[in-house]
Amino acid sequence: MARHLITSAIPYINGIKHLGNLIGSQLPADLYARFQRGRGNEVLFLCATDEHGTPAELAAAKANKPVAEFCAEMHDVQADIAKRFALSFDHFGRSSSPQNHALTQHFAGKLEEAGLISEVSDKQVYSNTDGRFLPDRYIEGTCPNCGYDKARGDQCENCTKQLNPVDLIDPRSAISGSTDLEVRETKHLHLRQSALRDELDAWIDSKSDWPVLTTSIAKKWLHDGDGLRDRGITRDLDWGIPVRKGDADWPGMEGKVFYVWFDAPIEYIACAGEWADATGNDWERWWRTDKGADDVRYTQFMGKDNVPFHTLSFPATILGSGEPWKLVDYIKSFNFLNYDGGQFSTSQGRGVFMDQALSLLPADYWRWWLLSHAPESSDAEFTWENFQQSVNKDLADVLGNFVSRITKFCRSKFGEAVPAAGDYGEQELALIADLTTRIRAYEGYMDAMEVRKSAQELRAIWVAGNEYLQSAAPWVTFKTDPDRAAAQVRLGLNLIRLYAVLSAPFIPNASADMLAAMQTEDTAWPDDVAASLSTLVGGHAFTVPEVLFAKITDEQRDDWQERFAGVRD
Ligand code: B3M
Ligand code: ZN
Repeated sequence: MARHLITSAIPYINGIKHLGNLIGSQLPADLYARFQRGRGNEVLFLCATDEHGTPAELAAAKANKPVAEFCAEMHDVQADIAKRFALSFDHFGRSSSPQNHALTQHFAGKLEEAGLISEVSDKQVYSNTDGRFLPDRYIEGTCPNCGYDKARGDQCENCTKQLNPVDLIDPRSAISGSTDLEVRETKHLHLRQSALRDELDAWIDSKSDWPVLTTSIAKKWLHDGDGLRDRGITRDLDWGIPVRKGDADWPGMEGKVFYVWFDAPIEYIACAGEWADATGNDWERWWRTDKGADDVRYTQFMGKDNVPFHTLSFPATILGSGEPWKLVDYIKSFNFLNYDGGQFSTSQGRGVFMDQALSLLPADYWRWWLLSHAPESSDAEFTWENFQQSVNKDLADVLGNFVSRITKFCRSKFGEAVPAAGDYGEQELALIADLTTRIRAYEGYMDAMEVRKSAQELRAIWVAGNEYLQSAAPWVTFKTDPDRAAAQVRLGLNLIRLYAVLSAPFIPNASADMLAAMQTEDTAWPDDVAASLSTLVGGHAFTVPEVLFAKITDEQRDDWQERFAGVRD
């Protein structure tokens, strides 16, 4: 049994995520986690809210709430929505947890012992109008690298380059819009990433199997000249993890906190600690290579804008600590999903957000569309028409229709139990051979995290069942050879169970409904397809399920398109 540690990028606490965020990390991570569990492997799947830094402070200020209270509330909101989207985290933690405080301070102490921290008198932007320093997202301006005019102080969203607030051209305060800014000196800690350049370079070079999207971004910034420059890991903010070295004070750093991108990835580890504390499990066997984690395969999921932090900054923290922590084995990254001719935008409230999506349709409809259109090789676009088509065709016409036809036909001719008569013949064996090839291909794509190809293969597996049913035509056979019809129907009912097992990573709720209708809890993976299609034997009772997927009407589609054309208030 293989062991898989799986993490999704941890979403900022600043609001409910939109569908673009969902498909960029949490949803494909869930797909992979469910698949690995389905195959009988041991999985620890972790996610959390990213609660520090300027995104949290700005959002709390906007909501007129103390930041700690805002974070606690939003964590619960995000946890609830994640559950309703059937995201199967083993733990959904908080980067503000005591475990993360301790671990972040621990790492800082180790890095300092290793001589990888320098204390520098840093230049920071100070706003005279706001009477405060403006780190990171408190400041906006034009990107010196690509010219994008809404770049933030810590990173340009457009070209993914990591920035310092003082780099921005025409900077302005994100709080007041003021341009009455000056550069002031303040003391900060820098992580000497440059000292780790060769080690990081060799490590990334060794990852020849990584997606090009991941390695190209990593290499771009690694060899950019200043891409791996030493970076400030502390900030002049009130909210965050106080700067300490392990348990000890850090003289001169009083009142400062760690930079959010320093503590956020450490939460991947701390989250395992939170999970262990809550459940009595051992987290070190997932994270410490000296304590059993050497046979763990660790996969991270994220949007492309997060890649530099996961290929350079976080590995620098891990390697620099000199301790035997698990390094990531595979980074699956995604391009962006656009919305109906523009970008999804949290700040502008543009697009469909997770809570809104669930108020229209159940999670599986969204999961299927998003995963089957995942922005893997390029950016992708959500349109209502495409969504309608894909739900109506793939889910309603292909899968839903198959389940409904076979169960209803069986009920009318044989009653609500699997018919026992007849044997599988040539046609059935041909289908089994075809399905075997397809299922092996599906496993290959899923193992490789080729999300779109997996969806296509799964759909082809559903289609094969439909085509079989169409040509076997038990409703015709029944008239002349009822035993033959019985065998055909028995195969069809077994296919429903097989589809439930294979489709669970994509559409877990429909899958559960299919298993419930087949009155079975047998979710064994079809290593042997022929055997798998003989699981439900003659006499096994079933029920005809409710309509699995309702079609989206043209009126609904037009109504939703119009409703979501504007911005969320
Ligand atoms: N919260 C950015 C994001 O949500 C950031 C990811 C942190 S992963 C350690 O896109
Ligand atoms: Zn840029």
